[in-house]
Amino acid sequence: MNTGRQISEFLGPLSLLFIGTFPIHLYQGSRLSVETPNLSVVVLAYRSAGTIASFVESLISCLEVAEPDWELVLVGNFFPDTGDKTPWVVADLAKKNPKIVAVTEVKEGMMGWDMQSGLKAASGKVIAVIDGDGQMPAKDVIRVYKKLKENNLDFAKTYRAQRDDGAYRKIISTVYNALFQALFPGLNSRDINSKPKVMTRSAYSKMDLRSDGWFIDAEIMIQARRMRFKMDEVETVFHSIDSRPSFVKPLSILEFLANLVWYRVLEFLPGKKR
Ligand SMILES: Nc1nc2c(ncn2[C@@H]2O[C@H](COP(=O)(O)OP(=O)(O)OP(=O)(O)O)[C@@H](O)[C@H]2O)c(=O)[nH]1
Ligand SMILES: [Mg+2]
Repeated sequence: MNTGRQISEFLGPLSLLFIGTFPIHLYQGSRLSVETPNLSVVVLAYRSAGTIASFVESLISCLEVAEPDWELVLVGNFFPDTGDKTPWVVADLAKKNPKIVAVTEVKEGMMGWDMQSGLKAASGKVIAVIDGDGQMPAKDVIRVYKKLKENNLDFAKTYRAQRDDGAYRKIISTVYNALFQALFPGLNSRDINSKPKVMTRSAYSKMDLRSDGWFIDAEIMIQARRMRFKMDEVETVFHSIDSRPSFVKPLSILEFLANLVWYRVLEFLPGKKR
């Protein structure tokens, strides 16, 4: 339930027995408390060495006001030999703050794989996940968290009422969401891919996430729909990104469409559901 690091600190040399069960090397941080934090925030920090520290700072200022019992899980997974300094930057942030955990593993997948590795490392009663590239306001974590708590929800998220990342992305997103609604009707969600997404631990533990790539957001929503989670959304603004070119390539759209159809078929096959 808690991180491998905590287990190794607690058990000392005996922790060697657990190697293979818990990936101890993944977690760098010194969260010594054995108590479960109220809120874990998983921050996707892929290739964000130059910007992640300031994002973390603004996130912490919001958290300190609204939910001082927080934990941050910074996901700085990396591809070797790319010169990506993110793992060192997030490990350093974790070293300086006992409430921060760094996940710095060699990547075996893309965004979904990173998200899963962060969710597994989170120990909180409620778990939030947000992109760490600054396109989503850090304060949204608190707005969505409050919505979840006040309305006793299983799951809450934002929807992007305004997008500043260009007409092309806006059109793709509109078509994609319409298609999603047609294939998976009845879900109270306008914007499948928006984050932060916030869920109770009990909701998270009922999910079985497999997607390694962009489709993970849709996979979460498909499973939330299947399990009839009590959910709601709050509106937000999505900013453009200036520090790097977009990572999203035209091929990703085809991947999304193929996955949507495949997952629709899976919903009809008992026992084959993902
Ligand atoms: N592109 C990409 N993002 C990843 C990967 N692993 C984790 N991420 C995280 O996923 C989050 C969302 O990816 P983005 O590429 O920003 O997606 P987006 O905001 O929809 O699109 P762009 O900003 O246009 O690239 C980022 O904050 C990354 O930290 C990966 O392998 N590729
Ligand atoms: Mg982005």
